[in-house]
Amino acid sequence: MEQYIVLSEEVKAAKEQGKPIVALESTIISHGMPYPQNVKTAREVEQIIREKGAVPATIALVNGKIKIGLSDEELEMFGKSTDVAKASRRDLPYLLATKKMGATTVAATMICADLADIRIFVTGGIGGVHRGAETTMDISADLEELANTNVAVICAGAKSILDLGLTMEYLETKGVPVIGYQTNVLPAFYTRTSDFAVNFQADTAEEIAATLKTKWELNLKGGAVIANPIPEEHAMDEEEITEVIESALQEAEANHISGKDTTPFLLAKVKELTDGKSLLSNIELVKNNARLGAEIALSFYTK
Ligand code: PSU
Ligand code: MN
Repeated sequence: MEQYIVLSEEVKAAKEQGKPIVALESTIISHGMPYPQNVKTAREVEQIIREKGAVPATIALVNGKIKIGLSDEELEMFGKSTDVAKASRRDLPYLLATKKMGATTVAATMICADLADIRIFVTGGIGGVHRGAETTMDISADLEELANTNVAVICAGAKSILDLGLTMEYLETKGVPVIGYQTNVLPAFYTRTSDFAVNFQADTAEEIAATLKTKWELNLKGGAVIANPIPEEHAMDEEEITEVIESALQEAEANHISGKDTTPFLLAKVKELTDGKSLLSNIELVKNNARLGAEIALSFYTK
């Protein structure tokens, strides 16, 4: 297994010194945001984590290896290239064996972080149960990974391109705790609230780190969702974003978009229909998650 994993110098040093490490995904770079904002954001997010005293590890597949920590050139390549595969659990073996470039989703990043013994992972939003999944069966592999792999995912909730109610039910069945940071309501990515409650409210990073420790000390396998609402000043108008998401969903249906293309298609449409306003919100919420994730990692690894 070790032959597939390459740690960056920074991550290697962090491991040797017992410094807290925060995993970051690469699908958000290659398929979630346009160039050059994607690369700029990825670098800023890494910097926020460093300033908090933790070490960032952006994860991706390069030339048959799982890279834990990317160089500046690699970040640029993942942001710019149109030839990067979106890599979820099922894609890992093929992409590694054929030495293709792969940008890891939440599910794949959790797997790779787990292999590198990294427990805290920051991203924007998780995949979930899509609207209409009762006929399409479109349920993100992210949820099954949360059920099975011991990595906590700090996110801004899930977008209402998904069915948030069914997503919560799925996570409940699989025993995945959904913890709201300073909120008892599930945030909906662009907005701070939704119609759904989280399972628990935690008001400090310490409380979250302690909950994660307890979960894994009890050998309760699987991850946790830490839902951190977008800062008020960067949140979008709820009516506006709801309308935009409705049109994006209709376009996806009219264009017969399915499988792994669905989420990137919807993300790009939402950005286009909001004149890029949603991109600004997206960038800010990821940075906000990086701050919280680093705090959780500090508490998790030092106590
Ligand atoms: N949601 C977002 N931004 C993203 C994604 C989801 O708001 O970039 C990406 C993540 O990498 C997530 C993936 O793991 O999409 C889910 O894809 P799918 O629904 O195909 O499993
Ligand atoms: Mn899907």
